[in-house]
Amino acid sequence: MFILPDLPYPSDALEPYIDKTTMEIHHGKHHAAYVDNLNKALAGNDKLLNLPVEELLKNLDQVPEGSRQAVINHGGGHANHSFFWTIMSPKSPPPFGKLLEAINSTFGNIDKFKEAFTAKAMSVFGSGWAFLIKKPDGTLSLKRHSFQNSPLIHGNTPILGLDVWEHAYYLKYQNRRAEYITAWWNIVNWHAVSENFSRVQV
Ligand code: MN3
Repeated sequence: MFILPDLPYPSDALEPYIDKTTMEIHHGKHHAAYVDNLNKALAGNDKLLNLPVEELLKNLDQVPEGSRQAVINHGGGHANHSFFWTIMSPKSPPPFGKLLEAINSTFGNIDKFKEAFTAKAMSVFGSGWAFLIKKPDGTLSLKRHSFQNSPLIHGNTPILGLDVWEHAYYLKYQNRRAEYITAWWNIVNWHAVSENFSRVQV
């Protein structure tokens, strides 16, 4: 069975950038629903229910065709949100080390990277995500994904990601997605993002 992970910090820890109520509903209701629906979609299939969700998404060909779209939606939702909580933190150093070198060589400098990522997140039409991904060849790239489609489905590794579904920001920012994104840069956990970048791919 898949289980809703605890938030790695109290639900008010990301205030004032992301408010407590949004975090409680986002984690306790939205993320929880993805987990429940993923378990329902795979009910009776113990082999798949025991895989880490990342492995499940990387191996969709093992999922019966009738459940595959549900796994893409709810498994993607579970993986994306589990990832999202970890790449935020109330306290974090600025970008550093090998990740910073890769960002500089790919995007020019950190400000240009933030501009490009923000533009990508602003360009998501409707519900979806913006991701910084590492491709199998090790290079960095920006990607936009609709709904809960995970980069893992395409063989890419998410390094940084931003949820731009309205449920992620509407209570505090209403329709002002740009303000939410500007605020969000203050709580990016560059420590975790660096670890995601450095992790050896298997
Ligand atoms: Mn969400």
